[in-house]
Amino acid sequence: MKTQVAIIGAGPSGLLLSQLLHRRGIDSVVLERKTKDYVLGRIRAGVLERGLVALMEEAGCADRMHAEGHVHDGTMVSFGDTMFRVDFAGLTGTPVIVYGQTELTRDLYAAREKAGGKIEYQVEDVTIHGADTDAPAVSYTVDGAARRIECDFVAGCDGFHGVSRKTIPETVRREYEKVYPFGWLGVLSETPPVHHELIYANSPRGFALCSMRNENLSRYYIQCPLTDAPGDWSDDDFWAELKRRIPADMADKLVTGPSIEKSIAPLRSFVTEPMRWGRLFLCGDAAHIVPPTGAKGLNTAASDIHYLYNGLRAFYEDGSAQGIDSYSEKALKRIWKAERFSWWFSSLLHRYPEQTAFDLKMQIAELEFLRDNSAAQQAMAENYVGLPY
Ligand code: RFL
Ligand code: PHB
Repeated sequence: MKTQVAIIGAGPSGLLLSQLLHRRGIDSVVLERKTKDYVLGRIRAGVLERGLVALMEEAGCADRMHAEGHVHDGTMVSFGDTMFRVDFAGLTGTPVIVYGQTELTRDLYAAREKAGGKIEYQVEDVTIHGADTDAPAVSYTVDGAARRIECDFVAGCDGFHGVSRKTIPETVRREYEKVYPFGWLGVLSETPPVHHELIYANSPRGFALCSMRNENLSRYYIQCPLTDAPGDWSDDDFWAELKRRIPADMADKLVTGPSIEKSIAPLRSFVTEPMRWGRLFLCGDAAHIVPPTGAKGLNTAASDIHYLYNGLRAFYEDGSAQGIDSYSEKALKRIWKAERFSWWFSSLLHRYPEQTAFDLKMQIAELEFLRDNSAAQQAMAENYVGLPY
């Protein structure tokens, strides 16, 4: 088989790239290790920056997002029983949209299917060949049968555990990592959200987050030890712990119900450099991970796709290699800023096992500064709604 761009991974990065390229008449094939239902079963991000919203519009996939997504003009931050609001719209003129990654991915699948896009599911043994030559190829097996795609470029959109990053030789690749000493236990429940905006809570018992998908679907998280398993937490235990971590008036209002999904995610900051090796480009979680506190994972994946898509477009339409040549540098500049914000916001809101009394005082002083200082709120708001591409 022959294509222009071989895309590894049918998560949001791979699907968005494939759909954007298709709109410009650039052909791609997407290879996915799992089934479509499996990908859609993963409950992940919920908050979309303006840049991702614009890309979904350019991809022709924004109708349902605009109809069903919720525009949020601000967010709440609490510590103890103190709660304050950061007004994104007032401070930056920009809101965020709350629309689940599951729904966004579903919309991208629908668009690819309508356009007759090629997606191969349940592929195994994906191997990238000749990425440092002018004629790369990708080999794989499906149902035991060996296949090969000859292509101009390979986009590695295969997440943190994919093969693309590891294809870049260790002599070229440099990795930066911070692993946090806790995880997030997440619960999805068919209950009305406790508040119309998100609540990020720092409590003496640890972090909590009240988020949502729609009027009758709530997403809540609490910080938990990495040694916990979802089965260790009954629904009743979860709700009781969440109530202890949010302001009392919110706890009184919280509507509880059975969980329809419960999972634990570890927290990690990770960046690999460079994000390009020859004709292989890394995008999204394949190249970088942020702790979810700043809601930046899916959004940084989107900014990578923006740079790569425009680079490939300039290559095919204008014969210019400038965009693809500067891809890694441009993408990484923005990634490191999102890494900084996610690390800072995580540090502000979680309880760390090794935290001293002094560290705790610093956290509270910083929270009070954010509550009382408009310049601090401005910086937080600009980062949360998304720095420019
Ligand atoms: P994905 O979504 O991991 O997709 C990669 C795809 O590649 C496939 N794959 C392979 N296919 C073929 N061959 C191989 N060898 C393969 N290896 C892997 C996988 O099956 C998969 O389908 O990466 P992508 O597309 O880069 O998207 C990244 C986002 O999914 C991720 O950054 C976000 O979900 C992170 N995230 C959040 N991001 C936000 O912007 N806002 C949020 O509010 C937010 N909340 C979150 C989050 C992530 C979370 N978890 C569980 C990690 C909340 C949580 C709890
Ligand atoms: C979510 O709704 O899943 C969500 C929202 C904000 C975050 C992380 C996750 O910072």
